[in-house]
Amino acid sequence: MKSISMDEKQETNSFLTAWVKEVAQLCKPDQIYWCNGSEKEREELTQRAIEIGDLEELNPSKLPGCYLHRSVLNDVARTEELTFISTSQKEEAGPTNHWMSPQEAYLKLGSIFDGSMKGRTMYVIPFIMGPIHSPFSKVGVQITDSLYVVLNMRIMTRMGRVALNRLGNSKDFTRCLHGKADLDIKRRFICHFPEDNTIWSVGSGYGGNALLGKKCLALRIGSFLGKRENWLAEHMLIMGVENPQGEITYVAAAFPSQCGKTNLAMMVPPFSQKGYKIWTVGDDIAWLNIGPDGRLWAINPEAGFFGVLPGTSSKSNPNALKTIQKNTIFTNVLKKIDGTVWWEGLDGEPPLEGIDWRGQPWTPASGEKGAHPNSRFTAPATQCPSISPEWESPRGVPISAIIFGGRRAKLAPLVFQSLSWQHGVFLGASMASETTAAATGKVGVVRHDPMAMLPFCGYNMGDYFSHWLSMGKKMKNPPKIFHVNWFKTDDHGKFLWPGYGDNLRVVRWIVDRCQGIGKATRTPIGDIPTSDAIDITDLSLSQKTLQTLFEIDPQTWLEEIKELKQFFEKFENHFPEDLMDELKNLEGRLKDSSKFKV
Ligand code: SAT
Ligand code: MN
Repeated sequence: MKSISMDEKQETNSFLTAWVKEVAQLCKPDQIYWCNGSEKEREELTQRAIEIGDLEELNPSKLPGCYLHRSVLNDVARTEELTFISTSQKEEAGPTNHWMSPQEAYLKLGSIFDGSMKGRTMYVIPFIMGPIHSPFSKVGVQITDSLYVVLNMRIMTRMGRVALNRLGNSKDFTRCLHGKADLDIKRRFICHFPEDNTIWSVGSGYGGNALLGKKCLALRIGSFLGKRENWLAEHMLIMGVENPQGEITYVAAAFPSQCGKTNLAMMVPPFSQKGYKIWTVGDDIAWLNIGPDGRLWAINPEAGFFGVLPGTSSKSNPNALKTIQKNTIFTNVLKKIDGTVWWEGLDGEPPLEGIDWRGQPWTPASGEKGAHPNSRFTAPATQCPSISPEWESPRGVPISAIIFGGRRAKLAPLVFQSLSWQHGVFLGASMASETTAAATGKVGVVRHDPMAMLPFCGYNMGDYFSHWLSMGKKMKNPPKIFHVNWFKTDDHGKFLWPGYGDNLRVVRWIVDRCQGIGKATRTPIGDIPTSDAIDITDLSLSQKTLQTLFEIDPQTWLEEIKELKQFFEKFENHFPEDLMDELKNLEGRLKDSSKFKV
């Protein structure tokens, strides 16, 4: 079989060449292409992608280096019901993961991969998750028959020769096999083999199903490795908050997909918050390690952003708009006649006509969405105007606060602080959020989503909670833990809090608390800001709205606890006693809430 590469140097890592050979024997491609990550390679592969219809070039003067990709219609979001953890014991995957035995998975997927690359090229993509010289980074190698995947991985990871150099002769790399096969949803499976450091994904070309460095490696395999090696792989943005004195405090925040991680990470402070600045370190994934100083340090394992487009505007995220003016791949958006792109929620009026995400002629009157609700951009992190000078720091940035948040129309107040690390882990474990278009299935249903990791934890979540507790015990200076809810609504379904840039007001209180200066009142669920502790100048929020934002109704909370207890019980003896104690303590405080003056 022909093996091609534009690189002079032949690959000599025998573990890697043996694996590539084995995969080639299974998938039977016409040729094998080793990616080196060069600019020349990008140009050639992009041309090839245009020829085969994987990409369409967009207006080169208005959007230089930008391309459009349309997925097949049934392949537009992660498919959680087709995603499996394949550990030898079912119990190790736990009650929240789908499980398939490794034998069955290798056999089932193997039969789909068999011969699936006939007539195609098999691309070999060595990549690093994390800064090139960070001790916390990991090497993976993805094999794929999708050029769209190659070009996305180029943006989302450090790929090519640089990864092979880091790997050297080591066998320590995640083996990521991906194939489109026939993109048939009935033959689509995403299987993780944490014990073999291996991922097999077949039958999908989309985002988190196919860019295997992202959710599959950086979260599912990552969380498993983190448990073994004493670190945390989390679904978190990382950002620096600079105050008018020029001091920067770093925070990490976990929200489920499509709950505004990218918007928060790239936030531009409103006029009233003059002197503040947000520095973006990452928008989706954080790898957290304990430093010699007993603090928690975070790196962003990714090199780009794979962000949601609908709703992205100069109001919600001006920095994202600036990031995607060049060298960006747009997936499933509307193409305007001038060769630029549009999605619902972008500034200005909708275009009068265009080609929608399905490839059909579109007008506003057609009653269809122009862009898919989960349409995305892939753009290099370096293009973001707010990218932190520390974003590639090998040791990461020190985290002072961890924020958990979900999309809850009722219940959770705007912000509250946990009483301790253990109580904070309880808050993370109790997270629930309304579902979004990031995954297939019904949208808007409240589901438990501990630490926003429900679809991404690579092992038994009960053990994952214990790991979180044990990490706290190992830190001299653990971050403080908070819970936020930007999405509380009034009785008419209208958001009570303005959100977006104004979220900085809440983040400022969080930072103040970390510095020991923010004022708080104790409530049964945790500490909330005193009425003067959050800067609300220029917001014209009524007293009543503020009250509702911070309202804690013991009765509704007691109902939530009942349901939460049932969820926790699903983990049986894997669920840590300490968190059950937290639940009982909370119940006690709520029943005794007359003791609190809220
Ligand atoms: O999983 S994706 O990478 O497609 C995006 C997300 O759901 O966060
Ligand atoms: Mn995500």
